[in-house]
Amino acid sequence: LQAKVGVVGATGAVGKEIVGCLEKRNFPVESLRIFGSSRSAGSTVKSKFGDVTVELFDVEAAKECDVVFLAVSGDFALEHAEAISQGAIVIDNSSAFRYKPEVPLCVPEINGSTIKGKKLIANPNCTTAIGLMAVNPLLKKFGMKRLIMSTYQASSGAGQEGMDELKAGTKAVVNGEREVAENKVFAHPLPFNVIPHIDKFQENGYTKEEMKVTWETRKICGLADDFPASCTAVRIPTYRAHSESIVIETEKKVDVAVAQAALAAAPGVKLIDDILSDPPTYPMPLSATGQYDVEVGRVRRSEAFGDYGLEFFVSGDQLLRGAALNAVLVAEECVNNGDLA
Ligand code: 2RA
Repeated sequence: LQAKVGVVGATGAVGKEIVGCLEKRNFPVESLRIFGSSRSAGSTVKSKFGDVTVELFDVEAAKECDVVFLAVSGDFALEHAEAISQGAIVIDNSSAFRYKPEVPLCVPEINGSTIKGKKLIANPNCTTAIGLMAVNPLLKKFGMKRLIMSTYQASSGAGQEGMDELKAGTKAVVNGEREVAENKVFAHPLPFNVIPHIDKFQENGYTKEEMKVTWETRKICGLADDFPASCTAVRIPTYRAHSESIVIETEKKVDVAVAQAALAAAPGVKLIDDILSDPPTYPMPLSATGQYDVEVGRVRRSEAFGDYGLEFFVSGDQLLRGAALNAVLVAEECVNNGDLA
């Protein structure tokens, strides 16, 4: 099998990584077509599959592909995803369809079976996808009654513009050109700061980013619609890996060694958890950057929930597991389950 692959938005931060993952993972690409806006149409993207001229997006052209990755806005996806899915399998990176019951929301290692026969598949929010890689093996082992997450999210979550604003602002402050960096992408200056605000505030006082963790955890893990999960999402001045402090209350008594073994054995997870080594090892954005696996460590019995709780720390590459890699793994699952044949 060789698939005709389309990518919409391939010149953005996530789109570039999708092409990179297709190349590095040897996805069976017969041909690669890249669709963009009038701004990028006509430019050339160099890839392992040849030099690709960016085409102005057109639904009929996209439908000719076998699989199309959307790395564009939710509004764009709302307008075009269903029409493209009349011809191609669509893997949408936006939040437009994530909460529709008929659309699967997929982390292949957790609920890959939900996408069989589906033409429109939603890719989760980066924060949820990264965190659940660690949560799911523990949920399987000990059950879960409650989840509380606090995040340390990189500038890449706001795309290339977010990374550029962090870099330029940090330089300006370090060079003494400004005392405080300028901000356009983020609500406040990010260099030398942390901002407890990602996406829009909701009526309940949480941000949409925080509610995505609540909603998506329930859907991906197959938990009840009112499963208690909450998050505080914070932007920090790092480049492209999100970190998360996670606390779970469990149904069964925990055993830290058993938890660590379950994490070490889980596909897509790397246990980095040796606080006695010199220097101690644990997950960090610097080491997680560029890695397919999500790092998990600092695994400990919870002082809040006693024998029925675990606390741990996670770092994962926001652009890979949080977006592009997950999307390409979804496509690989479509190959494996015979839908892309
Ligand atoms: C962020 N989760 O980090 C978002 C991106 N999808 O801003």
